[in-house]
Amino acid sequence: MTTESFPHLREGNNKTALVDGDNSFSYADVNRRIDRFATGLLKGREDLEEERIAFFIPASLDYVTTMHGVWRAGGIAVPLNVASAVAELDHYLTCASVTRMIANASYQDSLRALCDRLNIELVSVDDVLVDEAGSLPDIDPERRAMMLFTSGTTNQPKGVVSTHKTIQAQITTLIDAWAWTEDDVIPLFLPLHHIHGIINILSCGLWAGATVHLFAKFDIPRITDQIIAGTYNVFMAVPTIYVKLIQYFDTIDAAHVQQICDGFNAMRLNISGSAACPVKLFNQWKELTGQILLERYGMTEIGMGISNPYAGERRAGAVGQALPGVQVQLFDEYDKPIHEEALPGEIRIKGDNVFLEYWDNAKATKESFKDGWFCSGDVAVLEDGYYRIMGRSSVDIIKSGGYKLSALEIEGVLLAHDAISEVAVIGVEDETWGESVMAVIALNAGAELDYDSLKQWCDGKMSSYKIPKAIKIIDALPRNAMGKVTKPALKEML
Ligand code: MLC
Ligand code: AMP
Repeated sequence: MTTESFPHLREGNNKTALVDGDNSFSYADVNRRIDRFATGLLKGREDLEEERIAFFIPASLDYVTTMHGVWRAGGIAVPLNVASAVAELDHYLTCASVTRMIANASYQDSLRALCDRLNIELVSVDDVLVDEAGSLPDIDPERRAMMLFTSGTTNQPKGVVSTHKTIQAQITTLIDAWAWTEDDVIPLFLPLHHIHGIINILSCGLWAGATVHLFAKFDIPRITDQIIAGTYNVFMAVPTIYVKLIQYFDTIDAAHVQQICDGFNAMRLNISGSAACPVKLFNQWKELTGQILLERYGMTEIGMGISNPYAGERRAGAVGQALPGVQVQLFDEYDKPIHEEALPGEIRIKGDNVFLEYWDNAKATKESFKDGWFCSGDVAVLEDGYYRIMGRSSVDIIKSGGYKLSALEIEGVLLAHDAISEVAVIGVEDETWGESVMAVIALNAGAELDYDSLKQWCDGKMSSYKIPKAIKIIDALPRNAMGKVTKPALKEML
């Protein structure tokens, strides 16, 4: 079996697979279009042989056509963040040695110079589609299928490579655990360069034969109108989305709030993940909608690993138990497995769901595994049969609104500013974003800097959600005897 074995897509029935605004597309429509696209990509070759094909396409029929088309033609799909800054794209495209970029006409102008410089062919989905589908290769499930860029404790994001088998394992465990069926209808408004949107929503939906409603962004009025109309029975989001919905309730009248909450109440499932769901938020959501949020834990490198039960107690502040097919073990600082409850340790994961490698980075791949276990860097504790996430082993990783950000990457960009002599980027607790980015800055002699001008300077150099939400100017950064900035001390000081 391969990723192309999405059974409902292959069967190509007349049920609605995707809804995009006023347009609906059946499984048959989508399936035929994917085959025509895959044939066009091949340009007469038998197999793309893991050619890296990047795409810069918001949630749409074109996105699905491209992702599955690349898979069916034997390429590696590299979906990119449509909100990326050019400097970030340069890194992704160079790192992955991308040869072709698929982008809608509206994005092509902004990408042309970069693609020309990197010798990348820039085309649209329509340019690739051919009239008649031809024969497509058989794909071994062990082959590479997708590369997603993830920030970590290095200053440049790494390409996480999954195989067809990895992706299938990540999808099928969730289909069973969360009881997906073809009667499900789900809105998709999360970005499609991360697994939450790609695997948990889009791929599970299409694998199950469900209907996925596509939104280019989290458009609260349009989405809540559909919720009132009873369109959806499943809702998956990051905690910030639930916070933003509750904030929205303060801006509309009580009867409208009640209609939205009734819409949520009628659903079979509301899920929260990608960042910690505060107990306060869990309780607020229950009070407002009657829904008991199902919180789960995952990571780009593993898909989903741990989940509260679909049937059974969903515990506030906890992420639940290992998903079927996923092995989870906590390890202490001496790499010894922890078998007792209440002792915190690093979450390590084994299973078919675990990624293959960081692209072109054997060193990072080797360092992230110990005895065959993938080391997540997240610290958890087992309490009464439920895992609870306690934090991360690195202060250099920030989770803001579900996005994983590298403090080192942001510092690297800020250091190029003329006024900045040294900088430490930290995550500070924030009710909306979970953590928000703060830059603590020491200036060069005689230099001045205000927040607005720095924000403007950052524009185009990094994705907007990475730009610090606040700055703090201090005389010098606190450092330990080794000369390293002591971020925990800095956080405490602030
Ligand atoms: C937007 N902004 C953010 C931000 N998102 N700032 C910090 N952190 C974020 N996450 C800023 C923008 O830069 C902009 O700033 C302003 O907020 C408004 O932007 P917007 O795009 O209109 O915001 P909104 O649509 O409300 O976006 C919020 C959001 C989005 C929550 C919908 O952040 C989002 O989609 N997050 C989910 C990311 C995700 O899918 N993570 C999963 C990774 S996979 P300004 O100053 O320009 O106005 C993973 C594994 C797992 O984690 O377990 O799932
Ligand atoms: P990413 O690398 O973007 O896939 O983000 C994965 C990280 O998100 C994990 O390593 C965790 O730190 C965090 N994460 C995901 N789900 C949860 C959760 N339910 N609670 C706390 N942290 C989470």
